[in-house]
Amino acid sequence: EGIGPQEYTLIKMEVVPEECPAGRLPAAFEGKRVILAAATLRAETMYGQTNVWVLPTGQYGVYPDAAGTLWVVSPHAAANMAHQALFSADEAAFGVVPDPVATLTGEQLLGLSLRSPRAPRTIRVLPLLTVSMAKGTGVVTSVPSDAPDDYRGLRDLQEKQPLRAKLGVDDAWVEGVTPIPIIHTPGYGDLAAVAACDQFGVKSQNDRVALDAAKEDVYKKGFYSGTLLVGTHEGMGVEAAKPLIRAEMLADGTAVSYAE
Ligand code: A2H
Repeated sequence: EGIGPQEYTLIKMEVVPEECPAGRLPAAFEGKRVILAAATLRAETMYGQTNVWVLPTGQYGVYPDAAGTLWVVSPHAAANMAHQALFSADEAAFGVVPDPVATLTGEQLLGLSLRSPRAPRTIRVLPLLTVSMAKGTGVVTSVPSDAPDDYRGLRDLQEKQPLRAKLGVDDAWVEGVTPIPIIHTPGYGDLAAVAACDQFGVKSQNDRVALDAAKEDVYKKGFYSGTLLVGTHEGMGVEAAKPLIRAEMLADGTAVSYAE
């Protein structure tokens, strides 16, 4: 990580109430448009989203914007968003964090179903123990084809029944969830994170040293020599396509720019 501001893309993932498990929709969400906002540095990978990560013990605020839409993000992100006029364009509201209509733990968000831009299917909220509440929004979109942390987090839940039981994850939420090929990376193939986790011997989501090595190598190779297999810039190199896809998402309103 360098010095100076980090420029993220905030992906607007919308709760689909009719697909949420019975009795799990928080009361504050009833009758509202609710967005979980995920901060990513890789907007061009949104075609490969399979689920969303939250920290089960994390505290998330539910903040209304000027249009009445509810945004679910960490309090730290809400403060930054207020200073970036993301809740209201009104000058008087600049820097003012709207009063949250509710505070929820990550655990209360588990299992909710979301419609996320560019994702081929609706995706569920799942727990990842390495999510930081001090970075981005505390909500992380999961692309297991190209992010080693996402792949290992998903495999941990799928392979470890005691972990699912401990965290309150229904078997049905992870059954059949598989990485989607979206980028061809020379040396790694079409599921770079899967190959890299194997090559670097990543054992669990807490295997920090191996995960960081895998992440760095996948990122370098994917960014500089990968090509997109899907989407509006299919066939184009990742480095060239990335700013174009980000700009498309900002223009069509499915994402906003966010810095911290
Ligand atoms: B990236 P940096 Cl496909 N806690 O998005 C843990 N991780 C977080 C986070 C948080 N609070 N907020 C964001 N992130 C992740 C996609 C992706 C990402 C791919 C490949 C690599 C990659 C899909 N997940 O990041 O520490 C998000 O995952 C590799 C760096 O601020 C975000 O981008 O530099 C990235 O970490 C931001 O990491």
